[in-house]
Amino acid sequence: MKRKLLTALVSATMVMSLMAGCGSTDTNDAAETAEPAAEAEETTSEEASDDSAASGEKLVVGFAQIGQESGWRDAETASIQEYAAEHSDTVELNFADAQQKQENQIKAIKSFIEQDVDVIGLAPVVETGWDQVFAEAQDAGIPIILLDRTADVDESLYATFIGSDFIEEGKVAADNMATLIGGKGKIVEIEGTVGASAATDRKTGFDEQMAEKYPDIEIVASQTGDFTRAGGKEVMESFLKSNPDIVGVYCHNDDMALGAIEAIKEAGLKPGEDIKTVSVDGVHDIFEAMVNGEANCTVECNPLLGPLFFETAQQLKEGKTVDKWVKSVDGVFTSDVAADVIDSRKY
Ligand code: GZL
Repeated sequence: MKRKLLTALVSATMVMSLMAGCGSTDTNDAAETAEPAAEAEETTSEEASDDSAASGEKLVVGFAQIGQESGWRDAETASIQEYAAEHSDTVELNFADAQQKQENQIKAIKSFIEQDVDVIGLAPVVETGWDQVFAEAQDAGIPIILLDRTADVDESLYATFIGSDFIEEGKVAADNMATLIGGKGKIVEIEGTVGASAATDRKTGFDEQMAEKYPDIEIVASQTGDFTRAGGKEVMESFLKSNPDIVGVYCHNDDMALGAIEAIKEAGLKPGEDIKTVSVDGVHDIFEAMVNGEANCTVECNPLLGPLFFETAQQLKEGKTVDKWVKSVDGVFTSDVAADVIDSRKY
């Protein structure tokens, strides 16, 4: 708030001194010219952005990123940083990489509050533990945008969530797994980071769809691989030892599926044939695996959220309200189309 107050005082002083320079000494005139300019027409974020450039007042954003746990996360980070670099005349990005630790994200948010940024962005590594620091941001008058994962807090503590419907992703994954294995057989599930909304909800969607529609499919084991390739491989190795007769594996992201595929091959089995794979994200490497016949299906989850994030931040800076959930539109891709689309993929 300090930065914004100072800016307002400087601007008002500049206006008054300019008017004083024009020979007007009447305090009323000076006071009148210090009033805000006539209400501008509704502007688009570009025009607003140009206005902020013209006024020299940039949109200052602090973003607390989770880390670098997956190809999807790297694609999201690139989308955010590239947008800021391409719009450096109107946008200033303070970026923090939390190395997948919530305490580092909380520290980053506190420092953004100290810096008095206009908007705080956060991909919450887990859903809980945010109430206090979100309240501090609210007290400082700084809106929070949740990006790609939700937080378990009162809706009043954040401005909007920009991201996918993870429960729907889980349901779509279940339907595709059922198709791949003919509606019956034993499968395993490799979960994302414990406590992360993307993991919790992808599990809910998948498991509930299986229970409701596919009684002849049994999930014989489910364990977290923490959204990493190494984690997916390690968990799949243990699953294969204790469940030699499984016919499918559902992974909450593609990186864990790519790790599981390595484990399946090292066990002398054929991924994509002996054991069908369904995962979520739509990263380039899973399309390569599908082209090679080693993976079967990926449910897309768009990470290229940089432009939408900054446009939403600009709207919040202008005092506009935004929808509480700005939902990503995602597709689903199976191995039969992988070769046709892989070259057009943007991440
Ligand atoms: C989804 C995002 C998840 C991705 C993973 O919005 O939070 O986190 O699916 C990433 O790849 O680690």
